[in-house]
Parts: sequence; structure tokens; C-alpha cells
Amino acid sequence: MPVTKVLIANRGEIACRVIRTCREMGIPTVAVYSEADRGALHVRMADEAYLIGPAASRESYLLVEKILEACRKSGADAVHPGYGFLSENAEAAAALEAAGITFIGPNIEAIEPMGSKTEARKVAMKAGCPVVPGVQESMADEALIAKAKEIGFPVMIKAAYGGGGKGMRLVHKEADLIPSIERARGEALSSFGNDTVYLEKAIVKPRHIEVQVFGDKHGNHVYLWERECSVQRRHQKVIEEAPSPHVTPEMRRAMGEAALKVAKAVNYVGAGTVEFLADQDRNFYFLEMNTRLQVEHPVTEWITGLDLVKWQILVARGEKLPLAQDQIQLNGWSIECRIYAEDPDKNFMPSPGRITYLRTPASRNVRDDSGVYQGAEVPMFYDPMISKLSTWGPTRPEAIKRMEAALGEYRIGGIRHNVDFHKALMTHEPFLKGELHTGMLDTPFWKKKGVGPRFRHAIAAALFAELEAEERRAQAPVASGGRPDAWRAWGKFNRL
Ligand code: MV4
Repeated sequence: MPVTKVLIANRGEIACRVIRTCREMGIPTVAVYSEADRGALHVRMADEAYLIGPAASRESYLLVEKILEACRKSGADAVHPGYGFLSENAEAAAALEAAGITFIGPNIEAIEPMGSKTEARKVAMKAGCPVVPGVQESMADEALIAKAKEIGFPVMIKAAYGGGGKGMRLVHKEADLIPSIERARGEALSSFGNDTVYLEKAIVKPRHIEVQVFGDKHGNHVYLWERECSVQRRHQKVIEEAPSPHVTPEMRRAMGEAALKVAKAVNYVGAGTVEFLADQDRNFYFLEMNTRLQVEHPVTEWITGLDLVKWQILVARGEKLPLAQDQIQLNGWSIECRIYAEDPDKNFMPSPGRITYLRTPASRNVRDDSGVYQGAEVPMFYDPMISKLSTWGPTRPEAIKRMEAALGEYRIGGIRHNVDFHKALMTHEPFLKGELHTGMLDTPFWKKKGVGPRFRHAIAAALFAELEAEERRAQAPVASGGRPDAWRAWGKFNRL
């Protein structure tokens, strides 16, 4: 399939990231943008750009007919979907292929089964990949109670058409089971239009560990090690790392081979991620498969030295995977922090607006995948992630140290952001020890005692009033050789 001009059907940092690899490969790029993204970085970076609609995603980035129209106008013969938006939309992929456009993503027959939690679980079970003990079929209450006793409490009730933790209920004892199932059914029906729920053994304090897989159109598959994504807040990943501090070499091989079984079961083509839940005893269970390139792919690129977008393009062109399994390196450690335009002092509420100042860290082993620039607007219409900061080190402590230093250089003015939150995480004892689990951010350790946000603002206002007064005084004639009063005031500020 030809890939001679790539249209990126996405925005933000991932659009910029894909453009970079295309540029390295000498492939011209086409950006698409909504009204709200007129001045966006990806529009400026691409070789050409097309307006596809108003700000709302459902009227722009989510409309495959708009993408097709931009392909016709630009002559793009391939589309990279990035993540989110149309990246896991089988109908969109089919529409592009039907129009003769190469979809730089997975094969359609893989996207569909993996889009349903219960279908994906069946594929994994059949492929011989461990799944959480549980029961899928709907059955009478008495049978459910018997099954729950067999599985062992606590159990997790899940909505078959749920996602991101919605519709999940933890049940600790038999007496609560039936009432919880009835409530879960009601919630599932109102939230997802389908009341099908199923039962699983609850994994206590689980770790979210995922395996990057890659397949080509010739039946070859490899795994590119694991990523640990347990540091999450409300089912949103905050920090990712590769490899996982929980995984032993034996577990790594076992998880990789289990992931490949799932990939092969659906003749997977392209970049994919098989997600697992792991318990403290290092048992691991299939959770779901993501049929897209993930936000956190840079940490895998750091430890393997590979460019996953380049691999996606080569595979889309019909080429074989560039490496065999025994040629895939695992070198060192990488950490990624997702930089969000959110206000940690206001429960991480999004903080859209104009970035009045931006200085990003840059040094050896530091990478900033950014979708913004100084003066750019962070629109209110999309996910507030503005960049991903990642570092590499020969060991985990060194990768963390480099992240701490890089975060210390990061300066963003004009919007609220979570850089300080990440700094707190990098020195958080359980994180440093690698004692991670999906609920570790449920307790807001990062909220400092004492000086709250309003108090800090009051201090700043008073000090800037003092500085301005000093500045006015400094405009008056001064004795020669005296330090300008404003600097003296600043010294007072610094000595405070
Ligand atoms: C679980 C679980 C514990 N036991 N299943 C949350 C969303 C969905 N992806 C699956 N999730 C979970 N399923 C069993 N049997 C705990 C979670 C879970 C979780 C999983 C991965 C990443 C973050 C999470 C946060 C809370 C709960």
C-alpha cells in the first residue's frame, strides 16, 4: 500500500510527533484542524493544512468524511490516526481503505473484537492468555452467588459495555452481591444502554502493566517489553515507565509471550498494546487490548532505541518488521510525565488559555513531545494534555533523577499546570521504591499543609505591589553607584 503523503487525522502533541518522523523519512505531511486549532503547532509544522470544521470534535476530528475530503484536496494517500478520535474506529478505517487510502493502523478484523471487553476476553481465553477468574454468561442469582463463592470474595462486577472503570463495583461479601448486581445493571443500562454485567475475582491493589506488540502483514509478531502505568488518577494515566519495577525477567518473557498469543489470535497488524492487571504475587491477567499507538509509547522508544511511528509506516507499506524478537534491545529505564493544563489546587480542573511563557527542558536523555509553543492557545474543547516529558537513564533512580531535574527546568506561564505535582511524585517514597498500584493517588499526598493557594496568591500580590512601589521609586534620580531599588526589593523578595 502506498504511503507517499501522510495526513495526520489528529491534533496536539501526537500530530506533531508523527509529523517529525514523516519529515525524517522524507514523507510530506498534511494537517487537519478545527476552528479552535487555527494557530496550533501541528498546523504550523505540517507541509499543508486544511480546516475541517468547528471546534467540537464531533463536527471536526471525529468526522471521517472530513478526513476523506482533506485527502482528496491534498492528495494524501495515507492517514495516521494518532490515538483517540478515529484511531480505534473500524468503520472509519474501512471507509479510508474503501477510498484507497492507507490506514496507518491495525487491520479492521482486529479492531472490532478488541472493541468489546467481553469479546476481547473470549479471544484472550481461547488464545491461552491468562484472564481474571470470573464468569461472563448471565445466570440466575443463586448460580451467581455460587460462582462468586467459587471465585472467592472480593469480586468485581463489571459492565460489559462499560469502560474506564465506569460501572464497576467491588463486592466484599455474599450478602451484598445480588443488591450490587442489580444496582450495577441499572447503572450500566442508564450509562451504556446495555445492562449486561459480568463477575470477576477482584485483584487487590493491582498494577497496570501493558505490553507493546507489533505485527506486520506477513504474520510476524514481536513484543517490545512492558510499560508500567499504575500511577493513574481517576483512570487517567499520569506517569508511565518502561520497564516495570515489578516485573522479573521470567515474568517479562511470560507476559510478552501471552501478549503475542492475543496478537496472533487476531492476526494483528501494526502497533498494539495488550493490557494486564498484575497482583502483588506477580500473577498477571489479560485486561484488554488497545488497537492504537499509545500516548506513552516514548518510554518504549527510549529503552529499545526504536521509532514506533516509523515502524507503523513501514508495516503499512507492507514491509516486514525491521527486527526479530531476539534483536529487540532492552536498555536502561525511561519515565514519562504527562504535562496537563490542569490546576492541581482546584482538583485538576482543566485550565485552558494562552501560554504567555514557555521554556521546556532540553538536555541529554530528555525528550519533550509538545503540542504547544509560547503564545499558543490551549483550547477548552479537547484533552488538556499539552506535552509529554520523558527521560532515560541507565537505571530507574537515574531516570527519575533526570526527570526531577527536567521538571525543575520546565516553565509555563499563563495557564495552571501539573509540573509541581509531578515534582512531588518524583520524590514520593512509594514511587521511588517502585511500590505502585492503581489506587496510589487516591490519597492526595501532594497537597502541602499550611500555605494554601489563596494564601500563596496573597503573598505574591503583596510582594508585586512592593516591587512596583520600589520600581516607581527607582525611576526617581538615584545617587550614582546605588543598586536600582527594584533589585533591592527583589532581594527582599528572595530573602523572604
Ligand atoms: C479490575 C480491577 C481489579 N480487579 N478488575 C478499571 C478500568 C478497567 N480498565 C479495569 N479496571 C480495573 N479492573 C479486577 N478483576 C481494578 C481495576 C482498576 C484499574 C485498572 C487499571 C488501571 C487503573 C485502575 C484503576 C482502578 C481500578
